Order: sequence, then structure tokens, then C-alpha cells
Amino acid sequence: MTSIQTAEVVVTSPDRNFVTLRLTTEDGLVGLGDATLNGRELAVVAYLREHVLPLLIGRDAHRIEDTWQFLYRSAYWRRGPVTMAAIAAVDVALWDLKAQAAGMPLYQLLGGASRTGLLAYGHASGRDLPELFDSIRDHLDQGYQAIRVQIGVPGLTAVYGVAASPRAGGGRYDYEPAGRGAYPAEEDWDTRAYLRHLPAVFDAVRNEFGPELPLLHDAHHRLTPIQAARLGKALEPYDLFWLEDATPAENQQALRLVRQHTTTPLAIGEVFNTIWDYQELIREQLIDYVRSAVTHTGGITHLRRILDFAAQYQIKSGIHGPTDISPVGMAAALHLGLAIHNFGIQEYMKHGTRTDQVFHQTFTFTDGYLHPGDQPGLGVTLDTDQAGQYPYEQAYLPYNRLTDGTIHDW
Ligand code: EZ4
Ligand code: CO
Repeated sequence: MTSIQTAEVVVTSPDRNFVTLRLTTEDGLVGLGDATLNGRELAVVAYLREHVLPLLIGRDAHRIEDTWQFLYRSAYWRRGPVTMAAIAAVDVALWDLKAQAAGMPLYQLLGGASRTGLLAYGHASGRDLPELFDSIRDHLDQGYQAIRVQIGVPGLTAVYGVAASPRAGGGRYDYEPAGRGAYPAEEDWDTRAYLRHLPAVFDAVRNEFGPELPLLHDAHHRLTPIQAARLGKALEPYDLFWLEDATPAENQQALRLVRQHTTTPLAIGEVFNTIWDYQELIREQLIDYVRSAVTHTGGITHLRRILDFAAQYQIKSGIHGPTDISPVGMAAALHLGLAIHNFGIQEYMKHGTRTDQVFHQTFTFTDGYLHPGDQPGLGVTLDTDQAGQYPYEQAYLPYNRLTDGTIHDW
């Protein structure tokens, strides 16, 4: 038995807000877990500080499964992003500790490497085609070998995933950080305009960059099932790696209709948080990729369970990895992705330089492939002095209105 000695939550905002759980054991090891829930960060902080951390002191750090079940079942109130992000942080910190105690990189405890590296995709975007092409070239120059494509829609002023200015610091398209301020930014949306525009964009991208480059697209929950079916069908000639979040999937049966109409591969799940959210999607093979983050889905223990279930149906991983996943959450995704058999692709955006000063990482990105590195544990350390220099800042995700003013999914 190795007991947990201290448990604390560190909130820091170097380039955006991050919530990190930091556990220490009696033998002096430090384990980290990511608990960042974009735009609702302090809810998870309170859940951890008020309800979870007091339960951890004195527990055996090596009983990961038992601790997971204890936190999930003893709360009585199950599931939900806040609960599952809090459990995820504890779970990942315990895996970090166990792997450090074993003197091995975490992926070794998950079964060892199933591949040499993890294919990553980056986010290219532009307000129009010339900007988009520049962004794709910029990503190819950085080594990316798979690219998500998002573009402005004529007549709309702001569209999800499209950089407001073509080039932010260091070649990073910095549209992701939630807008800092006391009220969310408003964006506009017109589904018919989007559906008219997008196939021509993919036609142009294929003509410019050829047939081989894996291309992805995120519809960000905006379409009805019949609209999603139409888009998937229209994009078939352009051989997408996946179409993501074509329609909101609280209603899992809605995907049956989309599936019947298109062979474009489908990815879903970044807003999901348990295996139950995927039950019909996986069992009926309605999707091709699981988008859950380690950070939002109960940690390595629970996401592995989902991915093992998915493997029985030839469904692969596409673990969520935007910049609102901290380097701790990203490292956890990389160890898991390296170990499982049904790895698909890993989303990866570089964090800003201040974030890299707060979180020291050992994972690498070389020629389009990520690797978690071979340090014992997760391979990420938190510089608490640096973290202390960037206090929490209130920030909200944007929201969306149709042209007649109706609030829409964003
Ligand atoms: O908008 O993580 O595929 N990636 C995404 C992300 C989400 C943000 C929300 O916090 O859709 O960029
Ligand atoms: Co997405």
C-alpha cells in the first residue's frame, strides 16, 4: 500500500484556463490529471475540492479500478461532464503515479506499444480558399500528414473553427481559446448556405493537394439527420477521413438515417462522457470513430473500456485533442493511443509557448506522428511557480444564432 499524501487542484491560465489535479504519495511521487472543462472550469474545481479530494487522502494510490468505481458509484448521481472530468483527473493522476512507481512509461502498463507512432491531424482553416490553401500548406510544412479543413461561409461573419486572422503567433491558428470576458461571443449560422458551399471547397482542395492527403471536417452538431445525410453523400467524391459531429447525438438513433445514406466515415463523441452515450452507436455500427477525450470521459480506465467495446465493431479511436485539453490530458491520450489495437487518428494542435512553460512535456511530434516518450509515468511535469503567475480568467465558449435570431447548436 502506498498512500496518497496530498491532493490539490491547480488552476492556471497561461494561454487559456487549465485545471490540473496534483496528487503526491508518501514515497514522494507526484501524479497529474487534467480536469479542464472548457468554459465551465470552476464547476470541476469545486467538485474536486469540495467533494473528492478529502476522500483521496490516505487511500492506496495503486487501487485505480477500485477508486474509479468508488467515485462513480458512491456519488449516487451518475455521469455528466463535471463528474466524469473530475473522475478522469483522479484516474489519470493515479495511472501517472503507478507508472512512475513501476519506472515505466504509462503505455507499458496498458499493454505496451502497438505501433511506432500516432498519426495526428491538425486544424487548417481560412475565411476563403486562398487563406485555406495557405493554412494547409503551413500545416504540411510543420509536418502534418492529415488535415482538418474548416472554411468561412459567404454571407456569415464568423464560422466555427475558422481563424479570425490568418496567422496567429508562431504559425498557430489561434481561434480555439474561449473568448475571455463576461459574456459569450455571438456567431451566426445558415445551414443552407453552408451545405451549398462546402462540396465545392473540398473539390478545390482535392484539385490543389491531390487525392492522398487525409482530409477531415467538423460540422459541429449543426445539422439535422437528413441534412447530415445529404452532406455526407455530397462529400463522398472527396474521400474524407471522417465527417465529425454531423448531427447532435444525444438521440443515438438519429445516426441510423445518416448511415443509411452515406459511406462517408462518421466520427462522434467529443461532448460525450460515458460508455452509455455510445451504446447504440457502437452496437449498431453507426459510427467509425470515437471522439471522446480522456479528460472528459472518466480517464484512461473508462475510455479504454469504450474503445475495447468499439474494437468489437471495427470502430477506432479519434481521441479529442484541441488546445482545451491540457498537455497532461494530451499525454494521457497518447499513452492510451499507442497501446490500444484500434487506434485511428489523434487530433493535435500545438499549445502556446506560455502553456509549454507551465507544463513541461516529453511527448514528440515528428513528421506528422506523435509519440508519448519514454519517461516513467505520463512524462509531463507541472511548474507550480509558473502556473501561479497566470490566474484564472473568466472565459466562455461562443454561441450561435440563425439569421432570424433563433439560438442554434454551435
Ligand atoms: O470546439 O474543444 O474537434 N474539435 C472541436 C473542438 C471543440 C472545443 C470545445 O471546447 O470541435 O475544437
Ligand atoms: Co469537434
